[in-house]
Amino acid sequence: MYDVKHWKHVFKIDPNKPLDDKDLAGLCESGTDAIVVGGTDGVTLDQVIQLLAEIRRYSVPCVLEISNLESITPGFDYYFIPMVMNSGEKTFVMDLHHEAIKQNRSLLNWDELLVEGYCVMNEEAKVFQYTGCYLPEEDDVIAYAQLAEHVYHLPIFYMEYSGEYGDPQLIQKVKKELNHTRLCYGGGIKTPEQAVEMSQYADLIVVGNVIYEDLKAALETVAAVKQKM
Ligand code: 1GP
Repeated sequence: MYDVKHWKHVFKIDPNKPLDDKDLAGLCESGTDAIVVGGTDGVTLDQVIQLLAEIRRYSVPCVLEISNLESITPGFDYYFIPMVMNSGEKTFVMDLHHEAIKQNRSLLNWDELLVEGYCVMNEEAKVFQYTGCYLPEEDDVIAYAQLAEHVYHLPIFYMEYSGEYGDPQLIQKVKKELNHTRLCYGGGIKTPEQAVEMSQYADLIVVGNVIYEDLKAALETVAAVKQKM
């Protein structure tokens, strides 16, 4: 098994967005710690299986971040399970997970599952709207981080700004609250400088959209984060 605790940088690929073979090869061979497959809407089992088969041509670890019950499939190294802490709907905090266990019990390897306590910070993000989030104040965010670490003992607390670059000062404050739970940051990273800035505080950064807008810039974030180490 891979040592997820030491991962610093991952690319998140949306199965519902086209990506040509050459670009996928570049991502897989970039030196990133893992490729995460996940998206908010329209993700199908066929798309996930196809992407898994393509990524498996490379040695990079491969993670499925569960988008919906229909697209769960065996074959990934790890499964990241989003628990949307600032959702107003219990479905996204517990019920989907409960149903997923019932449907996939025979396939489950508990050691491959990592629950991510999501705190969604961008009101414009699809995930914010889809999961019925409210926008937390700073004090709320800190309390979610404490809940993630001290009450739920989650492996990951995920500050999710998807599509928008977040507030590095808030990320720094959140990091100060976490000793065991790893802090993950994702959202709007488009340059190596931004990748370095956020990885000063976050244990793990996620680079998503820029893959589809400027692959070269996306690839440069890997070296920026790794050289900083
Ligand atoms: C999305 O946090 C990731 O879930 C990455 O965000 O797509 O804005 O890079 P971006």
